Amino acid sequence: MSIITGCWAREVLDSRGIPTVEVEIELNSGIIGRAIVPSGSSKGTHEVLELRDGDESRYNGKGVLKAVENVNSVIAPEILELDARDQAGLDQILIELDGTKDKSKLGANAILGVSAATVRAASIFLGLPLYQYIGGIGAKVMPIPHVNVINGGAHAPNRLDLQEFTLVPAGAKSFREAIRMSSEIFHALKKYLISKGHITSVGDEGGFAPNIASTEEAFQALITGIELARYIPGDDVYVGLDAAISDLHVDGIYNLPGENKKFDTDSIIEFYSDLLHKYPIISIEDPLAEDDWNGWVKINKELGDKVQIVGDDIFVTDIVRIQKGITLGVSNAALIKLNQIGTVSETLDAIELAQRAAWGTVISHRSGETEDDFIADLAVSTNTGQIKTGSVQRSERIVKYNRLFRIEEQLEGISVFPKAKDVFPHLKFKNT
Ligand code: 2PG
Ligand code: MG
Repeated sequence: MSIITGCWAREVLDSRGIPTVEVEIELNSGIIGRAIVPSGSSKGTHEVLELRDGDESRYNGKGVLKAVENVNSVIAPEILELDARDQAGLDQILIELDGTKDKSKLGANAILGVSAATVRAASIFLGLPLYQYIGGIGAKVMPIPHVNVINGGAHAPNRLDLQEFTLVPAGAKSFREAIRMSSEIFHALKKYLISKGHITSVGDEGGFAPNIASTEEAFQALITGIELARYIPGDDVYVGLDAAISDLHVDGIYNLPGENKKFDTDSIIEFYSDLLHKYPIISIEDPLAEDDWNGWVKINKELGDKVQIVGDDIFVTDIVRIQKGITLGVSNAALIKLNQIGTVSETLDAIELAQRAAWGTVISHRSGETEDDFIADLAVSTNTGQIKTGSVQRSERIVKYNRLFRIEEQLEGISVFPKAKDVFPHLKFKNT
């Protein structure tokens, strides 16, 4: 009854108004599982390939009709009659059918759509919530959110060089409380920005995009927002950063044009170290470029016991790159994005590898998101304890939070909202 009898795709839009792939998998019981693939703007160069048509007469070349056709004509005939519960087997078929290292033949967007929709169909068939189908009875840790309230970099047309300034409400008692605190701070921050004469329009991930240039000014605004909402920075709520700096690294130089600063690897590490002294920063993602491995070894040595250092572009959810990172000691955490690697099974392998190394793992959205809330369940199923899914506004971000509210309610008496010291075990906290 969980035999795949139908598989089809269509072109739909993401939150930026750019096409993406939606896939539906039908089982012989009549059940349909659906998934929509997200899409990034500040992509790592080592990510698998997102197949776009390149036909300038449609959507400025960004249509995904080729990927849709690959699902309908190439993938579908190969997976009909398979049991949807055999996720590993199905993902292996998808990988082999493509046959390239970067999934460029069929497109990782085509492949991930099929992979994720199959997980959904199987979970519905078994009558299990998605997080329980993936994680079993051990799935119970609610994630501490990294809430992105100031957007810069590739996500906003302002002068801020660095991409994401986040609230990390690690002092909350529950997920529900963590989001309430973040929302209250978001609205306090809005009032503060208005009082300073800033516009309060938002960037791609729903965080404010004030036209400020300085990294420090952004952190100061965050701290002010936390205080105005009557929370204690560095106790109730920490702050975090995704520098997403690969794009700003040219010929060995880190160039921050907005604040008119240039750094080499050593001096940018000092720049971060200085920020850590001034602000209660709990997590820094992509502080260095995706191929600056030596720099990463150095920053992890110098700052890895003071802050979570998260690799995104450097690892791209790829076990080969994560293993290299573990061996060299380049960070203490990995960002996890399904569409960087292209199947659910490979994503689970990446999470497991990082967790075995006692690394932090942060399940992440993309800047181009949709109403698909898959990552909310993924975070709970793998007990990562951390999720990054944008601001506390815009429905493509909120669906993930709302899904997590429901999960926390379902798991009443069972779920755990972790303490900061449990999720960031390598850091030293004042109150522990
Ligand atoms: C990132 C992501 C998500 P994008 O850099 O972590 O916030 O951005 O999806 O644009 O790559
Ligand atoms: Mg990133």
